[in-house]
Amino acid sequence: MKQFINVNDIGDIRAAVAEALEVKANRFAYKHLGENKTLLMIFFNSSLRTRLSTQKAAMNLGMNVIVLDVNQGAWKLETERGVIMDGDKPEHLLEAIPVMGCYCDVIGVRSFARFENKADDYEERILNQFIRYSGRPVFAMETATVHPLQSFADLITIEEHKTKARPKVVLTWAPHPRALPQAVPNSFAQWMNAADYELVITHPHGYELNPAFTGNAPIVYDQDEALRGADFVYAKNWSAYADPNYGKILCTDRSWTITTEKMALTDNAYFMHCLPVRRNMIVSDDVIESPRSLVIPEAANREISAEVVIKRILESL
Ligand code: AN0
Ligand code: CP
Repeated sequence: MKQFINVNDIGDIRAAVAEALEVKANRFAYKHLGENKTLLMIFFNSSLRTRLSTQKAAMNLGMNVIVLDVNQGAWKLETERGVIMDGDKPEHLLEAIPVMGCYCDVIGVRSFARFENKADDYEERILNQFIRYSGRPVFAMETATVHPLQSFADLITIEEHKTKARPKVVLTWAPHPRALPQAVPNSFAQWMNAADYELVITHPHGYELNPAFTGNAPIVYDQDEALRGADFVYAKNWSAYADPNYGKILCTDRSWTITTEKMALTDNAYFMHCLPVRRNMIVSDDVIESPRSLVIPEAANREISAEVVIKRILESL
């Protein structure tokens, strides 16, 4: 595997889950693979889980790991070509990327949507420059439009907990005080469709996601109706995708918060969220603390999804 951005990069999804469960049962079995190989993790944005789980996964594989927080200690980076660099940014991404490539064998990149220009975000301008100019395999640690390590971990978690061959999985929007990217719901929808689960999406009007990710999944604007019969409830906030409101908050209605009453509409569903989560905005204390909450197992499976991805990249070097 030479890159990991979209679900198709992982190939057969059942085989990927089987490999994940095998790695989970013996996570040090491939310790020789990463010997004398270096992973460079580049963060343009904050992280707790991605940073720790990906580093742990690389260490399980015997790799050396370098983490660079671009906003802490590195030179401020210009990202536009053609700019006269007389401002506050002393270095250009076009030099920084090949330089970074000199010091590693594999690169992970976290670079969120900037919400300045929808086309720039959805064309993955930053990620694609890493792919083009680093000379190294690149994997996404949440880009402008996708978060595949999260979705792969979510898929593993559902496979471990499902009791039906084709569970009903409800992706629900929930309120949040800041404008958040669409990367997590985009990827989640893409991966759930690839897994051929019954995916239902619910959100207020105006929050329609890019159909390239959601495919044929029905949108049900009444959250209560969507939740009926659900086996898994995946809550997430995102900002509007559709023009002219791209990146904007259109709704703050707290009746969309996932509460015990909302969960009572489901078929004793599990609750899921990628974290970090704002309690009593996205989900009530009771639901996130309940035995049906999978937020910690999801986070634990981030180590496993990252290990499968890095293992496959190492095998292709
Ligand atoms: C980010 C997001 O919504 O994309 C990261 C989630 C993994 N969340 C926040 O910025 C709070
Ligand atoms: N779920 C997730 O990616 O968390 P972090 O933003 O903390 O890495």
